[in-house]
Amino acid sequence: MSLTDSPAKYGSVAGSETASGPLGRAALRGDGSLKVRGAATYALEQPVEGVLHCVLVQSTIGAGRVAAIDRSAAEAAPGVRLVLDAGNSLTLAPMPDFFGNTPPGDSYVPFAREISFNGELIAAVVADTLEQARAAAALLEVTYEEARSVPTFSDPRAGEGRAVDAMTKEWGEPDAAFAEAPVRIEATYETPREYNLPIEPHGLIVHFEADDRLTIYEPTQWVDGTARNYAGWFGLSFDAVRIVSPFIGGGFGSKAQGLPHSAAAAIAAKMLGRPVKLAVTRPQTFTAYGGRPATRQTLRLGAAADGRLLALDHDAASETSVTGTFTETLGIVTKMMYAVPNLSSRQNVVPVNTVLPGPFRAPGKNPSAFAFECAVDELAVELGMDPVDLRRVNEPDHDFETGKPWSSRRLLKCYDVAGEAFGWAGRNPAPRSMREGRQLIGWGMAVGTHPVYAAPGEATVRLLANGSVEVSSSAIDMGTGTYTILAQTAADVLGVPVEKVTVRLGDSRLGRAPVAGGSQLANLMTAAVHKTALAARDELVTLGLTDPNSPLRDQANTLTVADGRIGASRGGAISVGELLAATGRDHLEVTRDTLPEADRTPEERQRMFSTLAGRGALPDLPVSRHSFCAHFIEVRVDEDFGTIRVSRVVTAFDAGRLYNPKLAESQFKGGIVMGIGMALLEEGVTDPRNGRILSSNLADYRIATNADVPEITTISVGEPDYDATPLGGKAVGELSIVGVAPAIANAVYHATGRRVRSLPIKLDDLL
Ligand code: MCN
Ligand code: MOS
Repeated sequence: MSLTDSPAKYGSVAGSETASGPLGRAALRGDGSLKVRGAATYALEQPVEGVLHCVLVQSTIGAGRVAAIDRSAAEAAPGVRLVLDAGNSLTLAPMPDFFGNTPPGDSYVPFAREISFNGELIAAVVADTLEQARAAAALLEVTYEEARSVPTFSDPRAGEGRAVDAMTKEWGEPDAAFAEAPVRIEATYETPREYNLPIEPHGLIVHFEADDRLTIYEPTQWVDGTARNYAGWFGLSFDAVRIVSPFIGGGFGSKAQGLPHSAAAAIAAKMLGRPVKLAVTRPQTFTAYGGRPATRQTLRLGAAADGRLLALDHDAASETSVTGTFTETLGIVTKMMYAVPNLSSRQNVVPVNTVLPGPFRAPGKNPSAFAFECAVDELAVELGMDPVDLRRVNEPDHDFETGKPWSSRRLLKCYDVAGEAFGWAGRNPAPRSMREGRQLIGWGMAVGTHPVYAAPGEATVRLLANGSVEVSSSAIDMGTGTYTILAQTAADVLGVPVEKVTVRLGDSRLGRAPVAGGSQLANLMTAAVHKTALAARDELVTLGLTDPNSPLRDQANTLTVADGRIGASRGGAISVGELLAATGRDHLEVTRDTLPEADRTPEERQRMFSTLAGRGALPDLPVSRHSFCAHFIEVRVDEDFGTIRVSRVVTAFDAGRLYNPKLAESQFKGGIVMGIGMALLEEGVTDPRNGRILSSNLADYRIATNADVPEITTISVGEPDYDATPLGGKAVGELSIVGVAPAIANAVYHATGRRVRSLPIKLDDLL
């Protein structure tokens, strides 16, 4: 199938074959040299004159209320401009987050009186210098009426929680099928709280230039969605708010929404009429944003003697806060991964005294795959079958959850290629059977997957007289490579070298873009730029053929555009600049979006980009779209000390067409490194007495470092999938973390004979 087939399906993306142009090449990151040279300006480095500094004050109890805050000493401290708490704060209009949760009540104040978790924002101090603000914040005298908190869902008082209706799914006759299945397993798996921890913590500089014009420098994965938050809070129009976010030091899901500290800084800026800067400290990031909630999943699998799955029962629970609902969608992988004729899946959320959890790399899919892919390994042991063979037997010819055919699913190919590269055939299946000296060697494998999401995007393309091209959009690049792949896309369509294309991103004044979340942005924005660049090329050709002053006027209808020149295919080409000059222009500019053509008001169109409603704006496709990968991992466990080292990783990926294989490989490797951390290191630890987060720094909350990471081999088996997306790519960013932790847990079982079902796997689990 060629790209020309796609417009009908998407209603919006014009097609042409892009063949062997710049898109798809392993180009270097366009922004790389700026970052290496320190020339990329991050939000808090923006040179804003006259900034005041804001410091946050947080609750030190896990539940109860603030009885009083004595502000007198803080207010009298040197340099202090404002002490803010629930008593004197401006009130804002409540805004729903992008999942639709709206804070209770008809007004919103980011400072709490009723305390729902330890570390909740209760006050802020603004002073001339950061040191003054910090010193004054320490002078606030807070009196509490403390209540007993329920810090985690392991606390017996947390109870069962409430069912999430959307997570209940059943087909076939799971109970009967399980009862009759000749081979059965049942096991419970747990994952702890996990935190996003981008290297650049949250923070912002915010300035009301007039009462009704607001500028914010803040790292965000979603310029449009975050601008909507500020506009809503302050009752401003969307256009009155400008967010500038050209560089982002990582987000991993944590930077996609307006958070209470952002509201606090903006209130201070409004009340003082001065720019305010707020840098969330590393410990504060653990409560400024929730991260992944703790999860618990019980799986029952029933299979025939030949390994065919007959029944699956999935009972899940995840934590949420007492004030809002975030659902870590735990059944998401379970329902679509294999051919399961009888299934029952359900999930509760359990409110506890925590900050509201939120998206964290591969939300839902990641813990879902941990439980399921471990359970499948346990079933393989029970059946005496090779775990790859068991998966092959259960490879589904369509998506059992939706009933739709796959747009593409090259998972069998992943098994072949990665298994071969890893040497899986040489595995002795018996636990503790492979060793080197004191080291027990374990080989484990597991599968990962990620859906392909869709939303509209908008881009602007400018052709300049000097033959260069400018591409712009409010999409963002948090280290993923958006700048680079959009330059490649425009270069591809317009026949210019990538170096001639400049890309501007991360400014809410530019074309609308959806959230860089759900690993969707690359596919959506390459499609938007592709469509826009084609339109720009068409306009150029029309100009050449029809403008009275065009030297190319009245040519046969065969003008081509390549290498910055336009002309008839047989000679006679002139430069784009010459054509623009002859026709009295210094540039040609085109803006297009990928919303289906429909009557929508500007406000409705805006909503499609700044809320998740945009996902509903595109037609439902008749295919099920997912990326896949298969991880093969070797661990070495010291027999005496129980220390676990990951010594080899080979992963094959089916993520469709890769727009830039070098950057995709970085994404794949980054996810695998995070998966190693998830399996062996990462654990948010709370004080059971009061919910205080004890691991709120990078020493106690351990993430994988170079010493933990072995040689990683990544192999792409993807082929362009034009049924999945207009340019044939599938999801990349979050794919590779999914399945790493179960592959490691399965390898640890193979090495030691010990089945550890709770992450992270620690050496004490093995002694
Ligand atoms: N890519 C490609 N071919 C494709 C798809 C993607 O070459 N078919 C490459 C491109 O370089 C693209 C990158 O992979 O820029 C990621 O593309 P995509 O999968 O569309 O993901 P997004 O652009 O939507 O980025 C968000 C995604 C998410 S949701 C999280 S969480 C995450 C991730 O990206 N956070 C990251 N990767 C991250 N990488 C860095 N460095 N920092 C983060 O915070
Ligand atoms: Mo990614 S957690 O979907 O931003």
